[in-house]
Amino acid sequence: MQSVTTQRHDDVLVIIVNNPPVNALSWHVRQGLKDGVAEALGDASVKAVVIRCDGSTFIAGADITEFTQAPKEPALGDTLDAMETSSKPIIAAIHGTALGGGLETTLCCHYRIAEPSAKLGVPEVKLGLLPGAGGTQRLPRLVGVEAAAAMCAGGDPVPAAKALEMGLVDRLAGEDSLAADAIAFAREMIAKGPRATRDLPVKGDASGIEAIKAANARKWKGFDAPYANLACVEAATRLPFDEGMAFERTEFMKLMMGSQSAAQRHMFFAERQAAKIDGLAKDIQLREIKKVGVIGAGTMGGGISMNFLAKGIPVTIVEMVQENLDRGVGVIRKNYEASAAKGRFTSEQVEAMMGALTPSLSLDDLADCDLVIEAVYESMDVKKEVFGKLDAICKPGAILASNTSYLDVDEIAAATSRPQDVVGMHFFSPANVMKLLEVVRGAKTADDVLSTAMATGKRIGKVAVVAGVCHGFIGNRMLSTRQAPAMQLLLEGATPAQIDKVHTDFGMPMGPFQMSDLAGLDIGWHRDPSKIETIRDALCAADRFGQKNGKGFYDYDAKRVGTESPEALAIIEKFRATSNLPKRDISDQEIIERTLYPMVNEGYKILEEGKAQRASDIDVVWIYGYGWPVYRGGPMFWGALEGEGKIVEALERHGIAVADSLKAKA
Ligand code: T1G
Repeated sequence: MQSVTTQRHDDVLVIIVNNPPVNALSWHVRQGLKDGVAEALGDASVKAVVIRCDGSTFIAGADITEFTQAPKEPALGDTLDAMETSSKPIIAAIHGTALGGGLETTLCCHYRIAEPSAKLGVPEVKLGLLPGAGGTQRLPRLVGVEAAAAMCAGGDPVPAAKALEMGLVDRLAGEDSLAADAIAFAREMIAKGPRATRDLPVKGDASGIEAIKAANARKWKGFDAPYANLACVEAATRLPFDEGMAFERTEFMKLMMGSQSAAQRHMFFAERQAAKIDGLAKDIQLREIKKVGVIGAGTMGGGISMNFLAKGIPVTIVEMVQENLDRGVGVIRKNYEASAAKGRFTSEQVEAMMGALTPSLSLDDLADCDLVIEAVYESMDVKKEVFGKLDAICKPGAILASNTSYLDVDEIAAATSRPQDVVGMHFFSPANVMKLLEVVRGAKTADDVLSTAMATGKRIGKVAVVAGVCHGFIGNRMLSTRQAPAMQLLLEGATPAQIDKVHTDFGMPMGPFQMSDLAGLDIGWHRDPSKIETIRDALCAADRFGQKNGKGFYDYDAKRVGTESPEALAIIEKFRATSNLPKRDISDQEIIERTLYPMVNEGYKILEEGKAQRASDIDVVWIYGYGWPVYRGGPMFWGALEGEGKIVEALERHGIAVADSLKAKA
């Protein structure tokens, strides 16, 4: 199939790209564009050119799959130079999303016309890259330095109307008449002739760039690409175009050859791969989810409900006690109103979402729900009782899901007469914010139930990953292999702050002890202050429950900012002394080896047991469920980068049993 064709419309030649699914700039597209321009220049009767795309979108970027292959001619720069230096005006006709190399292609056209629904952006920074085909040098010449810096370093697209305001596009087309409007616009530009973006002066100066860095310092901590993008935009303000292009090329290659971009490109595909269920037909018939029931109006039940309400899906939320129900509904309203105050929703939208929420004190009100998600107390007995009742109440074909974090979904399913309709849907707290959804496949979960749960996750904006039934599924199971050694390291002389710092320096949002304080040290505590068998018991016995009461491993101020606690350290030291373990200095490397390597090891075991479909799914779980730094690509990607041999040697040195499949790779 020809990925680029041309059509003659009197004096205008239209070059049409058709390279599904997103018209990526694969080598044959680059060749086709170059040939199209040559055809136009070689025909005196052609006065102007339009470049447009078939399919759902204008060119959405370079073909990322080509990055790991030997480069193929023509280079994108050659194709774009042929366009920009054309003696006849070339117009880009934009629909869908003109992204990355796609947007850079439009910048090497002389004028741009876009459908009102189109979006334009340079998301390369999200791949650990920068626009490597002149985007950082041409954008400042069209939209100005400040806007160019925000687009390149932030990576978010702008809607066509804003692009028009910014000078990124010159004209808006009708929603359904882009092809014709583009030809007419091209004719208009014949008299004006080509306007090469490279010849335009840079608008504005670099004075605002430092402020952008300061405003994003926290978000960009550990990332290379945002700063490289800003350096290139800044270079445009002081270098002639060709030197700016050389600067951009150098910076682009540094990123392309670095581990961060490899990791972020890995995650781009990993996230999309996670949506696929091996062995299932792609076109499996899904169950229709028009009405959802949520049991439990606590933190999780409320957060889960918010995901559906925000997508216009009505929710019946059930509690056992009016007071708890009222509190839960109140928290949902408060959260929405807080978002509205930040401009995320209008007050009408808040009312509409609240209007779609039906509070209830009776499970019977779930009878007509298509999907019911249970988010009650994490006790197998309680869950089995609830599912037994749901089995009697819910209509045939309703999907019955548990939000359990650890428990055996098969055992829950066995409490019903319809185990094929039971699945785990494990949301991560706060459920209305965290993107990860572990969809736990029971032994008897029907294929269409599994597929519907995955599709529902995507529909409410989650990144869904299939997990098998085991204690803690994928994420929490690996988390637990980190917590035990972290506690042991305290007994050997490390401090919570030292261990947490190793993790936050690594790029995690928080370390093991900061996480414990956030969750609450008293979760699962036996509540007997005289029974002190662990450091956690000792802290709870001293009423140190974590952030919730201002003191745990750390002391917290009113804003919940933690500082090292002399009292907690004394309690830990007192307990440590009973362990008869010599106190020693512990290196940061040892902390990495004993808290992060075991997670990689557990990931291998999870794969051996078939509890995850693929290693990249495990990476997705950790990035979207726990904030693992995306520039490290997830635990399994990072483990491979560390080197399986190095990990096996360290685990064995620390007396940790190594997964067979990991040992085999060493
Ligand atoms: N290259 C190769 N494959 C791509 C691709 C790309 N740029 N973009 C998407 N795909 C695949 C994707 O893997 C999936 O495959 C299918 O297309 C549908 O994607 C020189 C260096 C355009 C908004 O970063 O943001 O240009 O799973 O599920 O939800 O300066 O795809 O079906 O086999 O995401 O409708 C810069 C990346 C590249 C844009 C559409 N461009 N893509 O979303 O579909 S670097 C990007 C997207 C670059 C230049 C630099 C989205 C989308 P499969 P999808 P979607």
